[in-house]
Amino acid sequence: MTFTVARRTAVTAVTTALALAGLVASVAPAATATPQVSPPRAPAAQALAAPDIPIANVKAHLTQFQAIAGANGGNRAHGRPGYRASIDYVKGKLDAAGYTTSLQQFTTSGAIGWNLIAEWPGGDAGQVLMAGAHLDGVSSGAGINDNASGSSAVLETALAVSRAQLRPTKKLRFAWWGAEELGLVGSRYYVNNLPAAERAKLTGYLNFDMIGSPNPGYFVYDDVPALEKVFKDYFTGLGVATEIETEGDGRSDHAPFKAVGVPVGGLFTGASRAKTAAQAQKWGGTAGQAFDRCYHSSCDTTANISDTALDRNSDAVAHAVWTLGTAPTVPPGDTYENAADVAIPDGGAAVTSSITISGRTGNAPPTLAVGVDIKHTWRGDVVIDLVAPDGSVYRLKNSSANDSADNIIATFPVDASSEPANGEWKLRVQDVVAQDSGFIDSWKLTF
Ligand code: DTR
Ligand code: ZN
Ligand code: ZN
Ligand code: CA
Repeated sequence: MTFTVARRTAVTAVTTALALAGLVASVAPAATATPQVSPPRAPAAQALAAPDIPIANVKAHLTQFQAIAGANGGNRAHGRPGYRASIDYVKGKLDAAGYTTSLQQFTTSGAIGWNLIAEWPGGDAGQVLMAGAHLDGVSSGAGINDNASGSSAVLETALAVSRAQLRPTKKLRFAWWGAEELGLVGSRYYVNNLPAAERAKLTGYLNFDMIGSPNPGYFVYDDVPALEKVFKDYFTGLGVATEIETEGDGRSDHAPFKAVGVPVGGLFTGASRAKTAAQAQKWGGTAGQAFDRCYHSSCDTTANISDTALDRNSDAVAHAVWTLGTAPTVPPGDTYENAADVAIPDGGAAVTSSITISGRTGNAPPTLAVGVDIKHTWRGDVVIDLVAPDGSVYRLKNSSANDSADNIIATFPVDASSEPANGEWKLRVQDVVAQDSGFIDSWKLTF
């Protein structure tokens, strides 16, 4: 015996008696069905497809950054007026598009710097998708491939979100970092000042630093397979081969996020490393020459851009934001439990225990997990069914004469996708052979 009389509460006895009388449904709402996690959110049926990002718009931003550098001593470096002018340009576009923007100020190398953060209204504030790029350049030039390219692609993606009046499932947050060129200062400052509870809401950070290199490669960060896949799938659809980014892993603003456990991903078209013959074979361009011969130099101008690479990567940014930002976010794992004991009469009638689900949308999942905890001294006697709200029966376990082991503590996956989630679900248990018996200790449904 693995149970005692004391475990059989009065509630159990009443439930059992009613069950035997076929009246259990009338008291079902009294069952201790308890959602153990926050209630579900309304899902999107599936992720939405991103629009094409107009390359002309992205290039128009590059032209503006070039002009900003030209009007401010030739650069957009931290601590210089060209950086602040760059911030003002991006912020102005976002404010006009309906974003909630904020500047985060920090000081490094004796000068004030800023991160620009922009949030799109709507989406689940508890599940944040971030995309970002560093907005500063080195002091030797306008910093167009490094990194007006990433800054402009993220900006144009944010503006496309606004044009579409996108209703994402996740909260979309875009960031333009200061002082990356001084050692990831701005992004590190942001991460270090993000409370742990806020960090925990980040479902991903996507980084775009140098995505229009004039002799381009197509590199995808491989830090997190699920994020890597979103980008790789996009390039596969274009018929463009990709490689894993290896030119200095951790050399950009994703590193501080990765260091605290945020899933990171991103794109890169190469810096000072030379393109190999094999890479020139698959991507075109010039073997033996740097991906970006103007890296960190005065010739990093609007002439230092592959339009094809910038176009493909800008579309890939949007693809990732749409795919990840509009994916259904019904949290897997909402669990409802009934822990009231129900005696199973020996060689007797079936008994049931109910869980009433409310407040969900749509049908149950194709892998509804039915967790069963039945204490019994000869489990082969026991037949178990799941009964859906409309009465459909799913056999979980048959009797088997020779299975003399104790207890059934198991999780049975059920394809319940044809059943509306809401309503009264029942676990129906029958002991079909006299001698040993037991009781339902608890059971649960995980949606
Ligand atoms: N952090 C960049 C250049 C850079 C070098 N390796 C990588 C790898 C991935 C992204 C960027 C980079 C710069 O701003 O100079
Ligand atoms: Zn740089
Ligand atoms: Zn950079
Ligand atoms: Ca029995």
